[in-house]
Amino acid sequence: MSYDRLTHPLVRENGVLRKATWEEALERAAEGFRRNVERHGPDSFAMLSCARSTNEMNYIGQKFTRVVIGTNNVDSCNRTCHAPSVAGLSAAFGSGGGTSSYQEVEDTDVIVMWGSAARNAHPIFFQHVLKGIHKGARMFAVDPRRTGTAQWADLWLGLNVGTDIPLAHAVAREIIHAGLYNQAFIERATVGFEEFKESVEPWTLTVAEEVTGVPASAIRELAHTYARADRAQLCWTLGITEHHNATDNVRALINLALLTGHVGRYGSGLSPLRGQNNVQGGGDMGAIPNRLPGFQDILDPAIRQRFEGAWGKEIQPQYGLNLTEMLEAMAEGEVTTCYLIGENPVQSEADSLACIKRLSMLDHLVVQDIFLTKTAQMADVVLPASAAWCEADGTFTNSERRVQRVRKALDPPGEARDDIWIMCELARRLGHDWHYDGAEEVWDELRAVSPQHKGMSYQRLAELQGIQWPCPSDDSLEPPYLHGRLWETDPVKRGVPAPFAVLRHSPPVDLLDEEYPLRLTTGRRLDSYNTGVQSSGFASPLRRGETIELCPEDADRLGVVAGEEVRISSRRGSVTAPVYIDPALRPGLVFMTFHFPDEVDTNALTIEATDPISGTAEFKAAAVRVEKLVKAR
Ligand SMILES: Nc1nc2c(c(=O)[nH]1)N[C@H]1C(S)=C(S)[C@@H](COP(=O)(O)OP(=O)(O)OC[C@H]3O[C@@H](n4cnc5c(=O)[nH]c(N)nc54)[C@H](O)[C@@H]3O)O[C@H]1N2
Ligand SMILES: Nc1nc2c(c(=O)[nH]1)N[C@H]1C(S)=C(S)[C@@H](COP(=O)(O)OP(=O)(O)OC[C@H]3O[C@@H](n4cnc5c(=O)[nH]c(N)nc54)[C@H](O)[C@@H]3O)O[C@H]1N2
Ligand SMILES: [Mo]
Repeated sequence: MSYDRLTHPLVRENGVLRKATWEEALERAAEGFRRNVERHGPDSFAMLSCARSTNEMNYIGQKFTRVVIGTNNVDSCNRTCHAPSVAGLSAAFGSGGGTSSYQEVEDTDVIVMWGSAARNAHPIFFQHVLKGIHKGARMFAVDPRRTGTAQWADLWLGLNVGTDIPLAHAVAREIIHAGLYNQAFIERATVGFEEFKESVEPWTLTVAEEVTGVPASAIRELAHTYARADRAQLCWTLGITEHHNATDNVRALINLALLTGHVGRYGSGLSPLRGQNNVQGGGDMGAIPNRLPGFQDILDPAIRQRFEGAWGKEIQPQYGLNLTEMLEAMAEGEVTTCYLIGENPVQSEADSLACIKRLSMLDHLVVQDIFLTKTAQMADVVLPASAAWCEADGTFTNSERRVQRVRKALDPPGEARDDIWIMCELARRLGHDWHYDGAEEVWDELRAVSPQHKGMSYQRLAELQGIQWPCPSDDSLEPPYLHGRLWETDPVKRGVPAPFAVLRHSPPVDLLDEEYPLRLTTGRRLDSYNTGVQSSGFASPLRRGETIELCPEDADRLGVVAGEEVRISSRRGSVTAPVYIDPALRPGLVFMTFHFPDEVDTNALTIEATDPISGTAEFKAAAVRVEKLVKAR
């Protein structure tokens, strides 16, 4: 199916959504928030802020949550993808951003793509990877599937799902035993090496081959090539982060960079490739429950005080709920109202049936989107927004921390209005007379409270075609990579050393057994986008709907052929879809996207087991069985 753009506000009456004026819809939306906050306090409110919209929208979204409502319960889809990267990088280096710039993969010697289908999901970044390969870099791909990315690699390490820590540990042990670690860097810039060394000792190449399924020779080659390289880039995405132990996975990769000194120098670094176009910016703007704008910790009293001065409102001295916790709190009746901007959790959350049940328990749900999504169809009030990428002014921040201007080129359709205009109208109805004369005024307010954005005026952003943070002053041009301080000889300039992490292997939560013997992993295709809301409106011969991808051996064993409709079931749900045979898969592995949930709801199958540190769900590992629908005669 395809969606039409929302052109009018909608309100629910007698159980159905009907057209309304802006006045009526805004009044209804504001009244519901007021009612719930009065009855149950500010923490009964939760906001999901849109990672597809601008930095300015996200700044206003979190300010609405903290100032108008008075809670820190604000989050976004960062929770479903790279919250573990932010948590892991922050724990190691004190900052959650990717360390390198895109240009650096062109100027490096080794590129490791770990759990990343960049050829499909990050095609612009992948162009830089291809240029790097063309200039002579060696590329490794670590992925259970021999993806389009892996097909460009010098070596593909096809590991079993959820065995990244054993693989990384074996790489580390091999580097240590071969004497290829960077002793000077370790002594100067890190702590915890001895404990780490001891912890990886059991992971010999033989043991790791047994657990990961990757031949010992391939593990050895990755270890030696990465460690011997002058410069090396380690890039990862959801193959690492959508697991119940995702932050540990991220730390396992960071350990490799600390061991070899491949961080803090031009051409050597750690790059989590972020998901939605502005998910990096959304987090930087404070649309997360634990950080104020500029990634400043809410628990720091001096920081809170600065914001309280700027905003004239006390900020709660505690972290708010993240997306996962918000959904749990809905089930407990603790969160009773939700303002959901540009997210479609009904189809994107793991265990979607559980998510629908929780959202339906809300007293008051307001959805602000550009389409009438399945989530919007559950709302009490639907507010039609402009599409930020072409109908609004502002800025986006990409995975290399580069802030760039976006400019309004089109008017939104019908009565749809800018996200910021809508939020200010709601704020006004809730007693805060907010008025911004355009996106630049919002941006300048942000620059006054976020030191790392201070030197990024719109004028400078236009002149320089984007600037990477940190950018603390009007004349600063920082190096394109982070953590150069780790290489300083002066201990004061070097600052806090980066800790190695001691980690333990923990296999996927959803165990394989006789009833559910196959491992389902889910992900993306080049031609579709997430829950399909924005990409289902076109047909192309290249594009097929949802399929259940199996390797030829498994298809034979199950007696199914390409195109045959089969049933796939997990411990949570069951759906049917046609078989697609893909030799890029290994026996025992099944792959599906989540791009066509109106026809096939893949997330009815996935498990809501989450990483305790980041709250990210294990989208990448469910136990399933695949059955023929009609028995052969
Ligand atoms: N065309 C397109 N582009 C997109 C999107 C889209 O929907 N369509 N979505 C955007 C978003 S929101 C995001 S977050 C990014 C995601 O970008 P990616 O993370 O690159 O995309 P995925 O396909 O979800 O997963 C990456 C790979 O992880 C592998 N994998 C699965 N399990 C494991 C494991 O246990 N270990 C390892 N090492 N690998 C594993 C999968 O086989 C898959 O190839 O893409 C963004 N770009
Ligand atoms: N099985 C499985 N499930 C997954 C994943 C997986 O790998 N496997 N990946 C997870 C990941 S990484 C992500 S990021 C999530 C994505 O989950 P969601 O963010 O819930 O899904 P999207 O389809 O990207 O929805 C984006 C919404 O934003 C709206 N929108 C676009 N532009 C604007 C704008 O300017 N303003 C407003 N107000 N709205 C706008 C769109 O219409 C759409 O409804 O899915 C997660 N779910
Ligand atoms: Mo994502």
